[in-house]
Amino acid sequence: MRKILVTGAQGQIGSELVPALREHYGADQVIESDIRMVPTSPNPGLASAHGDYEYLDCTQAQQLEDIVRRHQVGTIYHLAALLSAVAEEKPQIAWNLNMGGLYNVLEAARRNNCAVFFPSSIGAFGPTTPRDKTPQVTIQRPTTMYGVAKVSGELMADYYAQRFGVDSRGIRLPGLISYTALPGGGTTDYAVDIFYQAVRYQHYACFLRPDTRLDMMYMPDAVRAMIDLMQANPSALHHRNAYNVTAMSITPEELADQISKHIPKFVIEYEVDPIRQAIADSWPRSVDDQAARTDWNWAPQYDLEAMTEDMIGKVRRKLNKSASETE
Ligand code: AKB
Repeated sequence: MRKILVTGAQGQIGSELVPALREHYGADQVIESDIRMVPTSPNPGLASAHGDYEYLDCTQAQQLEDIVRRHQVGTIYHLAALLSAVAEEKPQIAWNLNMGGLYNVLEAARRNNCAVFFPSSIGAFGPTTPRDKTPQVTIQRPTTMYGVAKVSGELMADYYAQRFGVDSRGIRLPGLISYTALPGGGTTDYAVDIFYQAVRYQHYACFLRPDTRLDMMYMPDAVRAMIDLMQANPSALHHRNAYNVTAMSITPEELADQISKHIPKFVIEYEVDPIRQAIADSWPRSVDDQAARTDWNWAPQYDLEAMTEDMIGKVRRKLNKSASETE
């Protein structure tokens, strides 16, 4: 089997996708790469405690090409990107990384005959998109640099599939909730921060309005979706880039209510950040993921209740807080 390369592997998704891929395919089959140096691997090219690690700046096409060739990579999970809020602060850097990085990945894939996984986002939609049960194929006129790069990325990945036969596949991820690594610079990050603050201080100041409804997903479901989509029979895929997927459509108020069932003293306040609120208000409240369910049997396992219970247990363990301390 040719190897799997994960870019941006030290981020929120990569820190859970890499162990899952290693579990699935074998530790030596998965190359982790990131622009950040891992503590266990201070020098580029040194194997980390769990498998191979490479320093990689995806905007540098030659670095990427060298790694793909040296490790005989056959599949690239391309996760390196800036998230929505930080991309809005630095739109030029965001375009360069989010679009330039994807272009380099698709070119490396074309030259070396690799399959590519590209994570699109609910950010690929905009204010003129139908906001409830957003269809698989619909208007995509986002008003953020993050969204512009995601739509362009979907089109570019489809172009490489049609024109050059690159096996590119993608999903439009909703907000992801997880405990291994913190997200950074996203609009949906509140749904992770809230758990840490609830367990630590029984208090959270949320940067979105209480009624801001957005799709969310627990990381184990997202990781399974990424692996399942790449294993799916290509002839069943009517859409390549990218499939709508969701697990729950929730507001900060509903999430806080659910957390209060486990931490009764928990209090939420709202200190709205106008920039992130405007981004959230331009995104769907819920998407229709029927195409993914039909084409590759997508189905989430965690709803709001199951996710909240699991997250609180995991965050308590991580922060070493017993249940009695936070009740
Ligand atoms: C973000 O908030 O930027 C991301 C996303 C929904 O794509 N989590």
